[in-house]
Amino acid sequence: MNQFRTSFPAVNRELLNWFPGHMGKGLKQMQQKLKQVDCVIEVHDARIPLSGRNSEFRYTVSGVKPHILVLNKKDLIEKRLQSKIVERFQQRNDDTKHVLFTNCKNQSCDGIRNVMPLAQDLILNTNRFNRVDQKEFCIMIIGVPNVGKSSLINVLRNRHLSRKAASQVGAIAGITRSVLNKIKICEEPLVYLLDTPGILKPNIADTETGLRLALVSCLQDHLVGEELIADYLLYLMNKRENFKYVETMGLKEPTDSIAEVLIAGAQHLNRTIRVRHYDGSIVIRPDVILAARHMIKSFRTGEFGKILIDEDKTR
Ligand SMILES: Nc1nc2c(ncn2[C@@H]2O[C@H](COP(=O)(O)OP(=O)(O)O)[C@@H](O)[C@H]2O)c(=O)[nH]1
Ligand SMILES: [Mg+2]
Repeated sequence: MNQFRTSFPAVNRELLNWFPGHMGKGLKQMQQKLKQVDCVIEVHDARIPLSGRNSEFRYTVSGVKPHILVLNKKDLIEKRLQSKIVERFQQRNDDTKHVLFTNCKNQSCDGIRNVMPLAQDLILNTNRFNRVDQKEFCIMIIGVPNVGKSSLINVLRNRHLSRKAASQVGAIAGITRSVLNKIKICEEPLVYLLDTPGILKPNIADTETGLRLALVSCLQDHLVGEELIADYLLYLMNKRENFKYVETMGLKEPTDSIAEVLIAGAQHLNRTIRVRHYDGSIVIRPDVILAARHMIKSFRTGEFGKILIDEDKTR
């Protein structure tokens, strides 16, 4: 039997810290809007419920407002694990008290159906301070990039108002950059949602947090490096004895060597690149980046199964 790594080596923080100018600016704009906000819905990826949430939100935006944590993309984890995750939050006894699981690709998802009633309930049961006389509700949607903030707004909007999608959805992290969009999602009662740009912590806590964020595409693949992300995925899968990558990457048996996986994968996909040597001659090499992308994509589309990346943290 193969010997697999029991820990993943630390990588250079520069690869994992991603806090471009628009994130700092976005955070400022969010703080300026806070006076008009009655409730904050924080969206996060259900595959990493305990990793990578931006803890600074608590101090800067969500602190005194009613707060709901929406764990989106629940279609990518097993349903039976949802209760374990909720239990974990209860044990931690932090300020995450209201947790909902959603799938924005499914209009009739029960989690989606519960978002607005829960938000209204929380708002009506809290002191609205300066907003007591306001008839309308304003809910700010926050979170790290690419967790489905805009998708959530769109499904909520489609449930209540039937018009075309109002918030841009993108597969690449950092798509919603512009000023906070205020979107009407319901007439009776009048409810507005504020879409915001995804904002990460300026300093990612540790290597594994960064790589978990990268794996679910909250960071940009090319900035972290596709080979590194694929290596972390390999490490995780081996550790959990999930060897579905063996067939996808054209291997004969499991291995802990990412080089072996990617070379086999490139050959399996029949993809090579031509590289020019210093002496001018051309050599043909396996396209390992393409193989890494293929492996990462297979994980993200669920081909390797429903993987709760934070499973180790829910135990
Ligand atoms: N599988 C799955 N994908 C989703 C879900 N919600 C959003 N996505 C995808 O996640 C990506 C990011 O969505 P987006 O709404 O732009 O995220 P934002 O950056 O947080 O606003 C898009 O490719 C969406 O199609 C979900 O519930 N399940
Ligand atoms: Mg968005």
